[in-house]
Order: sequence, then C-alpha cells, then structure tokens
Amino acid sequence: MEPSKEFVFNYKGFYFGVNTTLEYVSTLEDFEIKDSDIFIATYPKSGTVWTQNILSLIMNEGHRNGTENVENMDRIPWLEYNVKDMDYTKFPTPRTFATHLPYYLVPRGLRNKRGRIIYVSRNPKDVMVSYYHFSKYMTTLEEIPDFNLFMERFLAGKVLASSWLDHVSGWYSHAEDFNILFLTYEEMKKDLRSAVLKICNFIGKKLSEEEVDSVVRQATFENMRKDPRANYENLPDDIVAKDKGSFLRKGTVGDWKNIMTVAQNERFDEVLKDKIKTLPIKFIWDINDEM
Ligand code: PPS
Repeated sequence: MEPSKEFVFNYKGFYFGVNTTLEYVSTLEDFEIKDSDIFIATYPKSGTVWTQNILSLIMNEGHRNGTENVENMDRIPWLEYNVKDMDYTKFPTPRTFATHLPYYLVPRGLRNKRGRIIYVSRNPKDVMVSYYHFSKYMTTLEEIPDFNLFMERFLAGKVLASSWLDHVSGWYSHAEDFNILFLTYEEMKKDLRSAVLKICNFIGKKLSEEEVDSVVRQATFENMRKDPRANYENLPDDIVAKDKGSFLRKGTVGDWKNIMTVAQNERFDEVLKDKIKTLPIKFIWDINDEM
C-alpha cells in the first residue's frame, strides 16, 4: 500500500516526488516572501496549468499579444520542484509561483498575509481520474495500471501530494491566515470570464474589455492545447511518455463517469462523502449540475 520510494519521499507527512530533494523542501518554510508574490496552490490535477496560463495572460501583455514566447513553466515555476535550478530570489517582481504544497509547509511569510495565493480545487472524482491517466504519462510518477488499486491509493493519500481531502480541508480551514482567493475548476469551466475577472480583481490588475476577451479566448482548453507556451509539450522525453497522453487531456467536468463503476463510485462515496460535506465547497460532479 505504501507508495514506492523510487517515486516519492515523505517530509513532515507529505509525499513529494523525487525530482526535488528533502534538503531543498525543508528550506521552503524559510523562503523569503515579497508582498507582491503571487502563488497558485493546488492539489495535483485540479487546474494548475490552466490557472498558470490565465495568470500569465493577465499579467503579461507580451503573452496576450503573442510578442513574447516564454513558457508558463518558466514564468510561473514550481516552488518545490525547481528542476531548472533557477534563482528565485533574482526573479523580477511581481514573482509568480505554482505549488502543490499543503498549507502547513508553505513559506512562513505567506501565513502573515504577505503575498497572494490563488487556491484552485476540483471535484475529487475528476481529480482522481485525471491523476490516474497522468501517472501513465509522467514517467516520474508510479504507474498503477489497475484503476481500482489506484483509487485505493488515492483514497488513502498514498500518492504524490498525499491526501486530497487533507489538502483541500487544510487550505480552507486555515484561510484566515492567508491572503487567499478560492476558485474551483468547475466554476472556471462554467464561466471562465468571471473567474478571470475574479483573479484580476484579486491581484489588482485592471484590463480592458478586449484584453479580458483575449485572456478568456487564449485560456480555453482547445486554444491552450495548441499553445506550446501553455501545454507543457516541451517536457523532455525522460520525464513524459509522449505517446501515452498529454497535460491537457480532456478538460471536462464529469469524466469520472466514463471510468468508475457503480461499485467504485459507492466505495468512493463511502470513504469521502461525509467528509466532503464538511467542506465549504459545493462540488459540481456533472457539468449540468447547478452551481
Ligand atoms: S498538474 O499536473 O497537477 O499540474 O495538473 P493540473 O494542471 O492541476 O490539472 C490538469 C487537468 O486540468 C485540465 N486543464 C483544463 N481543463 C479545462 N480547460 C483548460 N483550459 C485546461 N487546462 C488544463 C487538464 O486537461 C487536466 O484534466 P483532465 O481531466 O485530465 O483532462
């Protein structure tokens, strides 16, 4: 049941992938925060890359109008997976980062309401299904071909980034410690423009109607799939199995229904449903559900 040490290590109760180190992640609580910093925080497969693209489009005119060709992963790098060994202290401000860290392992400065955090969550059945497919695609993740087994691992939090429930409930229950905007994948899917405006408002960026239109247009699933700055297609072959998927796979709400059996759905609900009810989020399980 334990995840293989070949793929993850545990630091303070949280599973990290081995493309970072224990030495490095243990320094992150002391990572110096600037007031202008903006973080996107998520549990994996909840809409991180999507939010990265939206944030980059909002903040960078050169991204919006196509005059700059910088990939999102360079503009909004992963805090805990600094695979290119970049010197984040020298980044121009405002700095932007993505992270899968739980609330209790992020840089301390964030907890004093320095910087801003955009936290995106997604209904956990779609997260799990997306994660299942993703672990075939990423060679750095442990592949568990049997979906039933993957589900048990996911429900037990024995995967990279540990328990979905702990992650989401941790961030929500400590919201008051942070300067934080909560969004859900499903609300972005239902009304992308409103989500873009919420982010603009949160980071204090005023865009014209046309600029907002341009952000929304370039952040749709179809357009992101075609955009090498946004779709992570340039990851090296030793990290991804390009014939086995992509970062932008389906981009829908309710894909879990295509893979989970009735019995699996019942099992999932048995483990998580009561706990999910305690979260201040109204989950959307199907695109036709009311918000
Ligand atoms: S990761 O690996 O943790 O960074 O993954 P993450 O980016 O959080 O989540 C990947 C899922 O988000 C979907 N995605 C989108 N959906 C809708 N619209 C847009 N523009 C978009 N961009 C990314 C992506 O397809 C993954 O979900 P699935 O269900 O696997 O398709």
